[in-house]
Amino acid sequence: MQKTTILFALLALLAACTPLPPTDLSQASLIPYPVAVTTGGERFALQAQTTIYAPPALEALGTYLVETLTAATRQPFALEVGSPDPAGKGIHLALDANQPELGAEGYQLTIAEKRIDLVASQPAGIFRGSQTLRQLVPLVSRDSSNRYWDIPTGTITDYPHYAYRGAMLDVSRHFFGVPDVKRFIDLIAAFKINFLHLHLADDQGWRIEIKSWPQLTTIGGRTAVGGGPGGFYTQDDYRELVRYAQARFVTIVPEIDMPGHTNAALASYPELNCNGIAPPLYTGTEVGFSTLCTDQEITYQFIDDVVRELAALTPGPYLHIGGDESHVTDLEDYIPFINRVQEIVHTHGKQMIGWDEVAHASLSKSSVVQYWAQAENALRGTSQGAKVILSPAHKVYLDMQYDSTTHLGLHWAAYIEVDSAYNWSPETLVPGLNEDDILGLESPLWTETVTTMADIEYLVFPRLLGHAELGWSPVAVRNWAQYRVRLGAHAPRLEAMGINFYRSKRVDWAR
Ligand code: TNX
Repeated sequence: MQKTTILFALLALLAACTPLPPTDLSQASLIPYPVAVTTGGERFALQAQTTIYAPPALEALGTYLVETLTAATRQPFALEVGSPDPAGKGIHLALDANQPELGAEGYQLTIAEKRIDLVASQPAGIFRGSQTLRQLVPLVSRDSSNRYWDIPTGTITDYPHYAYRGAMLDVSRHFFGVPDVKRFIDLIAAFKINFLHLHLADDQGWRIEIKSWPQLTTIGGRTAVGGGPGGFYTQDDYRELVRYAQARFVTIVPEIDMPGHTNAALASYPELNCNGIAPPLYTGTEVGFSTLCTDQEITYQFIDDVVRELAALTPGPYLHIGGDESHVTDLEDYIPFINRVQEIVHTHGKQMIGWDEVAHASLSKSSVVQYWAQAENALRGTSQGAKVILSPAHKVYLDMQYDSTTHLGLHWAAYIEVDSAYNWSPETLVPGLNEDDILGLESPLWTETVTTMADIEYLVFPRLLGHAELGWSPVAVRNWAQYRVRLGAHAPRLEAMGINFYRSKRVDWAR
């Protein structure tokens, strides 16, 4: 035997005898951390021969899982649709109507040595559970052999704390096209975010085609902060975004901000202005200087048309009507305006969401107040029976700088480091708000200073992971000291996803 052959034989023997790394499912760096995890102590070896089984109702989700696992391992997995051998090997997806306690989005993941079962009562739960499974697949195979990816055995039972876990993208101040928004949807869905709020109109740009008022986009969509070319979604583009989001169990909430933040609309149609004169397009970053003409009938005809067309594009329950910072609308005009717009939203079969100022109006119980600045407005809303989405600017505004040295973003509400974004309790933030009053959390990204996808990613990641955990995980499993370790371990995963994230010094990032 040649020396090199002996050397290889010895190395192979050594590799076979080296104990595999310990495997403890409860130590997995999952974000958001699940409700309950038990450890089996063994391994499921994912490999090219592993088959994924799905009933016909879950075929699309089976395909999604195959694509996800293939992207993670570069192995071509097979999907079998139908009723597989109930005792067979492989990864089995199933719906079980007898597990109502899992709710609309919960799932159970049972990982044994030869078989993985992902069970949910609804398809959304299978999607959420697939994200957990994706995070359990190691980035490198056992012994770098490219043959086995070991997943620790055990069980995970999981469901969300809050029904609404959102992210907002401001596509008005700077416009982001369909491919960027699709990537944004993929990235947020990976952490079990289930609502994408699109801020579609503001002073600087109107971004959604409205067929009955075409100048909103041909004029109002022409520019952006800084004077760049702007842009807008055609209704077909928008339908494509809605479809893409739906396939990832993300509901899009469209926002048309009014009566303030409306310069782009006012510039597009002179008749929307009280003086009948269209102002020029605006490319600065001031707020609070524009208003629709609240005592003119044409204003409500305009809003009815916009809401009708938007509602027809929106399968989700909510339409967001803005309502913030209407500094040049008198409160005595603002209140009847919001009341009337709420009626219009109802006429078109939707529930209204508004920034917290809308709580000055007479809210119906189906309406939702998005708390960003004034806690008393949140309470004003709940005292009328409305629910609240928590978006406290000093904790979840993704356009706030991390610290004074990070270059993107603003700091009017706070500098928000990664620990500050995580280390607070939605349950106790606003004294007087009950758990039942809180629909959930949303993290807005305003884009005055944000012009590229790389900028978006830098401000969103990793803070959104912390918000995702605050929205999904039960209070008992949330803990900064442990979260910090899980987040650090996520660095190679975020890199593998090509995410340009902020490497906070408060986290020990894995290499
Ligand atoms: C306040 S938050 C605004 C936005 C700005 C943001 C910048 C809110 C409801 N209004 O118009 O873009 O601050 O951080």
